[in-house]
Amino acid sequence: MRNQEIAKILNEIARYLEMEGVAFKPYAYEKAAISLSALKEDVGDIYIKGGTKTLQEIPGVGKNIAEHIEDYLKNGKIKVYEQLKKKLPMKVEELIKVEGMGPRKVKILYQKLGIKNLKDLEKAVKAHKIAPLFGFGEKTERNILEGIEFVKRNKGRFLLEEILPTVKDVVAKIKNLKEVEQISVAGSLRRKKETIGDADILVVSKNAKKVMDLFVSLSDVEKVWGKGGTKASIRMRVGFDIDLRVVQAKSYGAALQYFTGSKDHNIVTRKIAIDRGLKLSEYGVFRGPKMIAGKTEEGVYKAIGLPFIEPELRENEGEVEAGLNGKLPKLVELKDIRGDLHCHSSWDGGKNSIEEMARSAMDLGYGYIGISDHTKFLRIENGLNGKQLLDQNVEIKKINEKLKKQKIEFTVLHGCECNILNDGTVDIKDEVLEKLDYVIAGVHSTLKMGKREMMARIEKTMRNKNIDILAHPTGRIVGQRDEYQIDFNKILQIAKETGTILEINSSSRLDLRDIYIRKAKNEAVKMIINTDAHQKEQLNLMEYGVGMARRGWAEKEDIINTLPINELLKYFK
Ligand code: DGT
Ligand code: CA
Ligand code: CA
Repeated sequence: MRNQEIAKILNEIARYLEMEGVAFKPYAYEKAAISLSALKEDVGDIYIKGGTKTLQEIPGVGKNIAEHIEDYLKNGKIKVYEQLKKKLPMKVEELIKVEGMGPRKVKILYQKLGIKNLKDLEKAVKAHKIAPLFGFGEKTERNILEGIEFVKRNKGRFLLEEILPTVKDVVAKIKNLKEVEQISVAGSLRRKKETIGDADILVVSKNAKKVMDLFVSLSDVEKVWGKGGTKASIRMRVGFDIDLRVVQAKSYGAALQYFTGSKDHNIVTRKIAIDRGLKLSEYGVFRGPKMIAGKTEEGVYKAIGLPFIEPELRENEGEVEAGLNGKLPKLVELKDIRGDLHCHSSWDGGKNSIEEMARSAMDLGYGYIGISDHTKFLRIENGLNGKQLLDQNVEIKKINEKLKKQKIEFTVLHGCECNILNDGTVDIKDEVLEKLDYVIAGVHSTLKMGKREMMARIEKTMRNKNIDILAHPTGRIVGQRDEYQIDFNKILQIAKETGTILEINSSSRLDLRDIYIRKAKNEAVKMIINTDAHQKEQLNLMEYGVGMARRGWAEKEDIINTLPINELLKYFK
């Protein structure tokens, strides 16, 4: 499937256009990229059906972008992109990953200092060549250095969200072979880690050669690192690697257990086997020469005296002890989710109308959706003011009446995502907030405050009787930005006192992260898993938030949007 490759290029074009100072257009490219990544069908197949005309039926794809896609499908290249690359030959994606480095800065640094990549940037920062430039200064230079160090720590790893769709597609294609008896992803991908080094796929088949041949000849393979009888390794064109192994049916469970990892979890399980006079390997569980388990993962765990341990828990963070003591959690599942309360509509520049968002939520089987557009302080996001929020409230009431008339059991809730200002007040008046079903508040500015000041700021907001949910509570963005200076234990304590719900944001923030989710659960602080969707396709990001929640040992009762609406509403102040 070429969707991801094309999405990646469209995103890069957007960055280049931003550098060129083109207004609006970059946004269009970004939106098309989001649509493409969320698409279940291969763009190639869509194109075959009716050329650029059918491509234009993809949300966010206009004539122009449809032609670029056609260009790629026909020639493996997008001409505009090649031209832009020639004109500005730097690694834009790499450079803008550095916090504080927007496309405009990238361009200036290229023009003034010839900086083309991360290495050049680091050299220039260390030689203090950046601070003297107009519009930069000492502080920016220091921030850039911090940003570089953060990016370097994540180098060579991919966001789960970036690669999962491609891997799912590869799995689907291999599964089509009639020779394939079983197939599963393994490794960090199966454990839903936020970043992935490489993807691992495990297959049971009596005809390994056939599987290998198909695997290395998939259309989106860039390079084959190696191909043996039962193991092959490839580089996908989007940039990440996949390892595939073919195993025998009798060892499938043991191999799955081994290749799911984590390494640390495996070390402990192997030791437990040894303590019981057994040997656990990727081939099975053995007592002396006799194989006593291996076909299924459950069987493998059972043979060494453990219940099945969910992949997301396998990090050697106490899951084995919990298993031995019968204390494993019953993890929340995607199907438990009944609604999404952090969603943006066209009112704040999102891609879809309130009704379109609601329809998509219905298609997901939800009972409710909450519209929470940005508020006025965020001017770049077309934040709404009090008056607009009240107008929106009227519209949402109308939509609900319409649904009622149509006898559809679905509710649109009205919220907003207001901004926590530096002094801890928010940018919308209480009289307006009181009219909404619920209120989300988040920090979107002055992220680099000292800890004491930042905590006072957040505490004041959490104590505001109109604020129900703290959005992306720590401010981190995976692979891009660390959390702000906070004292998470204190946040938990205040949440407990005030009943403030902490968000698990499913976008690339993945915030709260697993360790904090687990802490919140232990303190009985309630959480909500939201997508922060700015267009309807992004409602599907829920899967990633749920993955993070599961890694944090969260159960259904820890997450309030697993509740039917009447019970959910009780949690709002
Ligand atoms: P990644 O790819 O860095 O995101 O993380 P993983 O966990 O997918 O690691 P990977 O791909 O190197 O290996 C997949 C699994 O195979 C890993 O989770 C556990 C198992 N494994 C690999 N190497 C070793 C090893 O040296 N010892 C043990 N016990 N297990 C290993
Ligand atoms: Ca891996
Ligand atoms: Ca691997």
